[in-house]
Amino acid sequence: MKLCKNITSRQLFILLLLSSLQTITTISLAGSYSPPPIETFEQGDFSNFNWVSSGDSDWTVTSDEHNSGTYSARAGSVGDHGSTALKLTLDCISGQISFYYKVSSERYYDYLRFYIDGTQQDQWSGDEDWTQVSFPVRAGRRTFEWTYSKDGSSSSGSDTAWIDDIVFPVD
Ligand SMILES: [Ca+2]
Ligand SMILES: [Ca+2]
Repeated sequence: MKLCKNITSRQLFILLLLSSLQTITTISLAGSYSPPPIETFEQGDFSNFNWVSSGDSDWTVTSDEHNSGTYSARAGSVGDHGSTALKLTLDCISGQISFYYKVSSERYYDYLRFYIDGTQQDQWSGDEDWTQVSFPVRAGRRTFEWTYSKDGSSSSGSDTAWIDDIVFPVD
């Protein structure tokens, strides 16, 4: 106990104080709540996440429609037999992905489709105003993909689809 002898009461007080502060910091960090990442497209571009657009034309961020704020993402303009995709890969926790979509297309022929790891989760066509949907997600690296695909003839409505307010199951 030679060490202890050399610690004055003042030094002991400081040690106890530092120890208390550390405990308080640890508790407050453990108790802090971080909201799940959400894509609102309110930057006015795709810079918030590592989005990749592919297919016959690129998706764009647009102010012509929105669920929240001013902006949403809109499918690229494609012709008959055309398709345009928007993809994002993220390391996920087990949970749900939710988002809003709006579609204005030839019903039963030109579709907005949503995929997780290449497996179609659902599809929408015709005229639907902003609607929220959610799908279960398993933990791990997942690729989320939205496509707008047209059949061989005809177009209806705005002939496109929009997405907004995507909540990802990410820590
Ligand atoms: Ca928005
Ligand atoms: Ca069509």
